[in-house]
Amino acid sequence: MKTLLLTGFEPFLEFPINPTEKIVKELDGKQIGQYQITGLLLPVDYATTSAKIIDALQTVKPDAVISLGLAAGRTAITPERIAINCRDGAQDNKGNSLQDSPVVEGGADGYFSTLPIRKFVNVLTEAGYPAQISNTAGTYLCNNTMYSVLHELNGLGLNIPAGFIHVPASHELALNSKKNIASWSDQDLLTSIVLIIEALD
Ligand code: PCA
Repeated sequence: MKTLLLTGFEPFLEFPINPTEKIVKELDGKQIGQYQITGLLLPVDYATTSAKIIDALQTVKPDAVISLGLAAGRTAITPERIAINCRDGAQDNKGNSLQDSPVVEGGADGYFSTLPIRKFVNVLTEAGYPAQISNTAGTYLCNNTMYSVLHELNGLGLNIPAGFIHVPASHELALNSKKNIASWSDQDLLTSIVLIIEALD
């Protein structure tokens, strides 16, 4: 049995609920497809998030890594194609904001996801769940996490599937949000991530 490190994030900014937290708590310890899942909840904190997931790479020694994050306003499940070496934008949960700051000083400009993102999109759409590849993970904590993991794996010469998937808001979040955002049921979000894990070789 292979091991999957599955990460999600705590709530952040104006979003009091992060549906990825629920998904990770629900799937932690479960066996899906070829994988035993180790769930990890990440803080939204430039200073500690990367170290936390890199620590987990060392302790869990996963055969694959899927990180999940909320992209409020998106209408589909969106596997990310690329992470870029840039942090720029809103405050994290510690009140720190960055501008034009590299994730890794002197690091590569970007890293492509090593997850089978096209297969994920095909599997989801065939099952009736809207999905599309996203060409930007932004410049906030999600991009930061995806970049950090791919940079670390690259440095270690570890060729395991790893990458990031953004999900839309849940109904619960939409109801608790001041913004008018598209939402999915928790069950559909969960089923989509299960389908993605089942599609992983
Ligand atoms: N989404 C944010 C950070 C945490 C999360 O769930 C992002 O897209 O960067």
